[in-house]
Amino acid sequence: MKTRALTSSDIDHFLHKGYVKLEGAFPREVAERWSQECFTRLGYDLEDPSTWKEVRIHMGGDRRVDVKEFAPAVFDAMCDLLGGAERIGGPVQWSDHFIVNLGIGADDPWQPADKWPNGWHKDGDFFRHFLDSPEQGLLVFVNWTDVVHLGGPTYIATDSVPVVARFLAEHPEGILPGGFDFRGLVGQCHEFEEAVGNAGDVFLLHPFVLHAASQNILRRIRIITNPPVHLNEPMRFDRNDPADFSAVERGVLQGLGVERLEFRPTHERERIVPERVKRQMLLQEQEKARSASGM
Ligand SMILES: O=C(O)CCC(=O)C(=O)O
Ligand SMILES: [Fe+2]
Repeated sequence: MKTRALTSSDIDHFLHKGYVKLEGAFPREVAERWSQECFTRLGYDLEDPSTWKEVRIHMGGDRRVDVKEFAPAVFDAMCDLLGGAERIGGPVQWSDHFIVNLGIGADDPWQPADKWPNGWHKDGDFFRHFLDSPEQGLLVFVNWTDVVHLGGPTYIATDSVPVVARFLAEHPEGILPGGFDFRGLVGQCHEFEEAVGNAGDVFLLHPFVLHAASQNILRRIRIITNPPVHLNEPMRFDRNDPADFSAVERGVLQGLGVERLEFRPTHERERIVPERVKRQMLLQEQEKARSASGM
C-alpha cells in the first residue's frame, strides 16, 4: 500500500513495537501556549508547586482543533496505519482534555516499567471491546510538554499487542472496560519502554498497546492528551486481498499468528458513559466558575 508519511521501516517498527513516534509534529510554541493555559484553567501557579492541589488531573475542555490542519503529517501517518482516510470515522480532532502528571508517586522509591504494578490498561473506557472494535482505531499520545525519564512518562508494554489480541479473540462476546484482567495480561509481557519525547512530539500506537501512568519523581510538569481515532467500520481480518489490510489489522493477525481470520462478535456493540467523563464535566464547571469570578 502506498504511504503518505511513513516509511516502510516506520511501519515495521509499528508492527514490532506497537508504535511510531513522530518528532516535531507541531510547533513547540503552540504546545507551550496550550500548557500555560492549562495552569490558568486549573487555578494553579506555574511557578509555585505549593498551589498544585492534585498531582494527577484528567481535565475536560471545549477547545478543539482539526488534526488535518493542525498537524497534517500526523493525519497522513494515521491514514498510513489505518488503511486510508476513507476508513477514518469523522473529523480527527484534538482537544485540551489534558492529562496532567505533576508528581505521581514522587515520594515513593522509583520503579522501572518492567516492575511497575499499577494502572496498566488498554484505552477505551467508553465501549464494549471486541477484537475488531472501531471505536479506538489508534491510541495517540500528544506531548504538550517535554516528557522525560523520571518525569512521569507513560510506560508502554511494547509486546502487548499479541497478548491483547489473543485475549479478545477468545472473547467474541466482548469485554466491558472494567472486565479486563490487566494485571494478568501485562504479566505476559516482557518488553517495556517509556514514552519520552519533546513538546510537539506525537506517538501513534496500536490500540491494543497496554500502558500505564508512571511516577513523576522530578515533579516536572508533564502534560499529554490521548485522543482516540475512530474507524468508519469495524476492522476486518478476512479481506480478500491481503494488501488491503491496514497496519493495525496486520498487527492483530501477526499477533494471532494467522494470515486471515473470520471474526464475528457474539454480542451487540455497546457505548458506555465512563465515570471519567462525569468527573471531567465537574472540573469544567469549576474552571468556568473560576474564570467568571476572575480568580
Ligand atoms: O498519564 C499517563 O501517562 C497515561 C494516561 C492514560 O493512559 C489514560 O488516561 O488513559
Ligand atoms: Fe490510557
